[in-house]
Amino acid sequence: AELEKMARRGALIVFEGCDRVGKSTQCQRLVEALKTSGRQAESLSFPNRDTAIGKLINNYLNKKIELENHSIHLLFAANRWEMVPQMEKLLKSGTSLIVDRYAFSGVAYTAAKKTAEVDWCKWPDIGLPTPDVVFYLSLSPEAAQQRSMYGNERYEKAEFQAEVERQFQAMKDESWETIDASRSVDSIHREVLETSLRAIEENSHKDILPL
Ligand code: T5A
Ligand code: NA
Repeated sequence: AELEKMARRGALIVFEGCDRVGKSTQCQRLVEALKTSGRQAESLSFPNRDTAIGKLINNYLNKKIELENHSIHLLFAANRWEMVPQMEKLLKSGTSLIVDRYAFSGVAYTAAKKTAEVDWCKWPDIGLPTPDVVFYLSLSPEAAQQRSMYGNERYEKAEFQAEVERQFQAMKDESWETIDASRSVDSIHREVLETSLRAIEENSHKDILPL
């Protein structure tokens, strides 16, 4: 029984959705709740703007630099790959990872630009650890815009967000949990916590498969 306990891995839990739908808010609430309940949990967000690649991405998002569409796509993917060793180490040690955006954002935002095929967009992320759960926070671009004004970052325009939403819808499968993100923070959190606890339990003895 002791050995079995040691072999338990953490769950990889991902939040996806368009800008301003409440992903960061829910990630934070979930990590806090898991820690309070005595479970090991860490949060991670993509892009990770702290690395050398992340700084380039940050400058691109803030429109300080221009990058060709395929080129920035590969940098977003590289920014995920550079975190994989640390992610695997944490998961294997039994820590669940709560991830704010992942490969699906990478695909949806680039595909929405219409300069690269969806299959091409998916390719650079093939082999990343597959999430145990993907929470897709769904909210109309109009409602998202009303929450707090979009800032000046690239992509923060209702029309582009609507296309990103279409790309996410085309990609999602039965493994995704679609969440009506127009509800209160607390109500969403309760649903997310329940599903996450189940995922942590159900996946703790399974292998982590590659995307
Ligand atoms: N991107 C990202 C790519 O193009 N390719 C990639 O591979 C990746 C990973 C930055 C951009 O990069 C693009 C996508 C993005 O355009 P980011 O750093 O995740 O990505 O963006 P942020 O600006 O940090 O986050 P978002 O704009 O996506 O917002 P969130 O995290 O969805 O929303 P959150 O939690 O910050 O909430 C927004 C506001 O709403 C309120 C909050 O208090 C806040 O004011 N709120 C609610 N209000 C009412 N009801 C609720 N249920 C609420 N939940 C939150
Ligand atoms: Na965010």
